[in-house]
Amino acid sequence: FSPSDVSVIFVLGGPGVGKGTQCSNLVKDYGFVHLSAGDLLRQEQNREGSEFGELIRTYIKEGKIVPMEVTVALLENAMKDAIATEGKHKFLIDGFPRKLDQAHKFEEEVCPSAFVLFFDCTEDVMLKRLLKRGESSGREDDNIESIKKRFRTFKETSYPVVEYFRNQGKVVDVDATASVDAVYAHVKQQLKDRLK
Ligand code: UP5
Ligand code: MG
Repeated sequence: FSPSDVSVIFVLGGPGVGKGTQCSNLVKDYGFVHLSAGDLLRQEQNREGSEFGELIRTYIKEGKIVPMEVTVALLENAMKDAIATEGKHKFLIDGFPRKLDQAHKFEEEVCPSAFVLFFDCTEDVMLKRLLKRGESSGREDDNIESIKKRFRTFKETSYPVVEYFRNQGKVVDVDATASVDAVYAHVKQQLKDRLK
């Protein structure tokens, strides 16, 4: 596909901040295709015959960033798929890019982003959300050891991506501390002019 035929919004924020939850809301109201990089990696991990299964499992459990070739290929394929099967062209890319080199590669080789939706709240709040979800999620990284590692990777490696986009004037900020509905109301307000 040609970059001029699609629009991409990156949805970024720390582990458990509520990226997936708010993307689901946006899908309902605005018909985006929601692509969570983490979900795509977990699917690939469980796909029979995948050569990357073990690698992905280890990286996710350690809160480390999977080599970008794997993630970018999964995202690009999912985008092609959505265009071919659903004729959709508007994408929310959730949890990616998490490292500067991924941002560069994706924007140069796949498609530049329109803007970045950035969710923020304290680690305490994220920790509570993740531990609660961990009671039933079955996610191998929803335990205190993995969560601490995910927080560290976010601060050291992923947050600089947000700063990079902020310097380009592309970041739309949303405080994610309040209830799901209150946060979503804020999202809609912040995106009012951008989603026409
Ligand atoms: N919840 C949500 N909003 C709430 C609110 N306002 N009030 C109260 N509760 C709220 O939400 C988390 C939990 O909180 C849920 O139970 C929800 O109901 C509740 P969710 O919407 O799932 O948050 P989200 O930000 O999506 O959290 P997630 O855990 O998915 O974020 P991560 O960024 O940690 O996980 P992701 O799946 O993106 O990545 C996992 C791993 O994959 C990474 O650590 C990394 O190892 C790997 N990865 C890569 O290597 N490369 C990539 O490009 C992407 C991922
Ligand atoms: Mg998520």
